[in-house]
Amino acid sequence: MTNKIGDNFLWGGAIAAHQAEGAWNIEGKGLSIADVMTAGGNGIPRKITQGVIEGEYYPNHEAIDFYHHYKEDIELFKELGLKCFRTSIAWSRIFPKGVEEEPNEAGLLYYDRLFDTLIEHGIEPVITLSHFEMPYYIYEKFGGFSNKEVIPLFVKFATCVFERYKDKVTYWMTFNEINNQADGQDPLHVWTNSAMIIEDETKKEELVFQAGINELIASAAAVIEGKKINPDFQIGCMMAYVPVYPYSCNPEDMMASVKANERRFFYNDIHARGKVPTYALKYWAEKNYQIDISKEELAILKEGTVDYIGFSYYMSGTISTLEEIEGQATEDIQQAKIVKNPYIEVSDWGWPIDEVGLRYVLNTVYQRYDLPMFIVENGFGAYDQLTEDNTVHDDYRVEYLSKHIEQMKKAIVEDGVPVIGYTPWGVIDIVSFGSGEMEKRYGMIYVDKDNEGNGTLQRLKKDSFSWYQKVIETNGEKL
Ligand code: P53
Repeated sequence: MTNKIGDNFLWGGAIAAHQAEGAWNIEGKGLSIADVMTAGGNGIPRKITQGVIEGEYYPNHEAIDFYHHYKEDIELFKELGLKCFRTSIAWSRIFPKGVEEEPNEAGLLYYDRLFDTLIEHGIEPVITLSHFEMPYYIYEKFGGFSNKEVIPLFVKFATCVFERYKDKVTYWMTFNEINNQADGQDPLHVWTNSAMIIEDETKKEELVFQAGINELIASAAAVIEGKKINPDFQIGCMMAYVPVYPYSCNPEDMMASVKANERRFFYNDIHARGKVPTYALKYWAEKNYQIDISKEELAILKEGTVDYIGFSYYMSGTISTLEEIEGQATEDIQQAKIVKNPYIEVSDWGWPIDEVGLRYVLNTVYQRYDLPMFIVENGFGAYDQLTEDNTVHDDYRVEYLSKHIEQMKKAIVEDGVPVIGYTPWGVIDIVSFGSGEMEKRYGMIYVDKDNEGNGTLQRLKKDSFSWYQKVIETNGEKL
C-alpha cells in the first residue's frame, strides 16, 4: 500500500509502428494491412483497398517518418524525461509475408538500433507485438485470423523477436486493443484486429469470435514461449476500455450495462483467467455458433495467462433501455441504445471526455483480475493551431491529461490499485488510426505535416511539452 506514486513508476509516451514509422516498403518490409488504408477524415471512414492503388492517398506510407527521425525524436523524449516509451514492431518488417522460414535481418536491425538508442537515453522500451497491423499476405492467403493456420505464424514472429530482444525489452503486450473488434460492428476494427473483410452479415459475429479465440490462443502460446526465453519478461494483454455506464438506475439499464461491458471483458477474461467465460458459451449456444477450440488449445489458454493488464482509456459510453431516450441502437443487448451522457462533454470527434471513468476502470478491472494495471494509452485528439512563434498553446490537452492523471493518482493512493505506468498516446503527433488524419493531434511534440501529406516534418515543442516535463520531474506531484 502506498500514499504516493512509486519511484519506479513508468512515466512514458506511446505510439505504434504503422502510425509513425513510414518507410513502408524499404529494407525488405512487406506490405502490411495498414498500408492499404486510405485517409478518411473527421466523420469520413477510411477505405480498405485491395492492394495499393495508384492515385489513392495512404497516410501511413510516410506517416511522420519516425523510421528516419527516431534519433532526434528520442533526444526530445529524453528532454521530456520519459522513463519508458511504448511502440510496436511492424510484423511485416520481420516476416514480410508472415510465412518465410527466416526473418528479414534488416528489419531486425532497425529495432536493434531503435531499442539501443532508447536504452542509451535511459528510456525503457515497452513493446506491442501486433498493433493493428500484420502482413497483408495473411489476408490474401488465409483470409485473416479466423483461419487457424495464422496462429503458428504469429507465434513464430513473437518467438523470433522475444529471442532477439530478450536483453533489451522486459515489458511486452501481444495484441493491441484486441477487444475493439467485439461484435464485429466496425469494419475498420475487424480489418485491423484480424485482417478480415466480412461480406456475409450473418457470419460476421461468429467469424469475429473465431478470430478473437485464435488470437487469444496465439497470445497464450506466445506468453508460454516468451517465459522460456526469459522468465523475467512481463507479458501483458492490451485492452481498449470504454466502460459502458447505465443511463439510469432502472434495473434494465443496469443489466444492459453489464451485458455491454461483457463484450469487452470477454477477451480480458480469457487473457487473464485462461478459460472461456460461461456467458460466452451460453451466447454461442443460443446463436448456434460453432467456435472451434481443441482440448490442446484450451490447455494453452490456461497456461499462457498474462502478467499485467495493459489498456487504453479515452472515454466512457452510456447505455439505456428507456424508450423516451434517444440514442444509437445496439444490435442485441436487450434492445438497448448507446445514448449521450448529460454529465459529460465531447471532443471535436464526438469522444466523451470523462476523467473519472479512468479511476472507475482502474478499480473495476483490477478488482476483476487482481493483476497490475498499465495505462498504455490516454490522450486528447484535437485540432492544434501553430502560432507565429512556432509553438502550440494546447491548454485543452494539458487540462485533459492533468485531470486524468489526477484520477489515476486517486486510484493508486486512495484505492490501492497497483499501476505500473502511464504512457499518453501520440506523445509525438502521428497519423490518427480511426480517421487517417494527421490533424487529429495528440502530441506534446508537433510534427509539421497536414492531412494531405504536405509539410517539412519538422518537430516543435507544444506548451504541453514543458507541462509534462514538470509532471515527470515531480513524479506527478505538480499537475
Ligand atoms: P484515433 C477507439 C476507441 C478507443 C481506442 O485513436 C481506439 C479507438 C480507435 O478508433 O484506438 C486507439 O487515432 C489505438 C490507437 C489510436 C488511438 O486509440 O482514431 O490503439 O492506435 O491511434 C487514438 O484518434
